[in-house]
Amino acid sequence: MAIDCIKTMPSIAARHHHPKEQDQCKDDSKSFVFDAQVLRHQSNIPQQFIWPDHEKPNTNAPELQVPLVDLRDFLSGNPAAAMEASRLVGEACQKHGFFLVVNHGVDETLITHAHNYMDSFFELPLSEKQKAQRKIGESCGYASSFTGRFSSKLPWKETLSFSYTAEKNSSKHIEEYFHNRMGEDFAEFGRVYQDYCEAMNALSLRIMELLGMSLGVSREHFREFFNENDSIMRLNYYPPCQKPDLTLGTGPHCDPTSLTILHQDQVGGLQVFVDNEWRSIRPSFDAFVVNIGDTFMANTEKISRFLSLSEERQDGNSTTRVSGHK
Ligand SMILES: O=C(O)CCC(=O)C(=O)O
Repeated sequence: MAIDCIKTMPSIAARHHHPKEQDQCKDDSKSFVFDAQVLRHQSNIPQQFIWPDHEKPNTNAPELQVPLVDLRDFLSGNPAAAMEASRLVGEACQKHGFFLVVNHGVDETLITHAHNYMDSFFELPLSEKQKAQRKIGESCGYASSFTGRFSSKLPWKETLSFSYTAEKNSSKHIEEYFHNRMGEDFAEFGRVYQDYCEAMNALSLRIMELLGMSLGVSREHFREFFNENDSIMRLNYYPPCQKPDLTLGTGPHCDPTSLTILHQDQVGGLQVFVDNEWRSIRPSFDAFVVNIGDTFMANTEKISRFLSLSEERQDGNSTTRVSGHK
């Protein structure tokens, strides 16, 4: 499981774009529904989920050495620590765009609650989850794989996405969304994710300071630019699969946004394409995986030296895996 927080440009809604998957767009498979409660027990994997051999990732991918950026002293205002953290961030962005942050100031209990509420949502019967069904063309709501949109190379996953806005007077935005879509029982769910997104927003603005410093523009430069940003929060749920060597949780893709902050559970599977090979990123409960996205690269010419690379998720075993990002 992972919790994914994707930061977009201010006032521009994020669209998570999976180029390879879009290429296969067809609307003739609408009748097939990915019901995780059924498919998790099925050893006969439907053809739509079987990936061609040459696109299957290496299950023994070597680990990617991602810098571990300890934010504790930077967050307490130590200027030398800020310089060191920005140096590490800059180095990571020049190599592959991925780094880990620890001592990030996000409350551990809040992260645990976010994971627990995510589990409780995905364990609901399909008909309940479908109350928040994401419609074609929308970026928010519940999606069970991409059935109905694509007919091959489907991901073995369910997602729940919702928007967060840092604008003033929006402090109940997420709570209201869940109240409207899922009913009163989801009030606490909405409050937990409102808090979680606010914590991710605060963290992302601090990371923007480090990115500004590492590029030699002022510390406030990106912080101010992204101050009233819109983001998408995405909960990714990878149900157990009886033939994990045939399927992929998430196919290869780039993040078309500015910044992604990801929290993974303890089941590995995240891989990044670096120097012509897939490399894994080991999960750690204490850390967020941060990567810069394409629009960040496009903001100024100076940033174009930063690269964002294809990422890929693979379910390497038959354990449920969840992730979330904003
Ligand atoms: O779940 C993960 O670990 C990564 C998911 C991801 O890359 C995405 O949702 O864009």
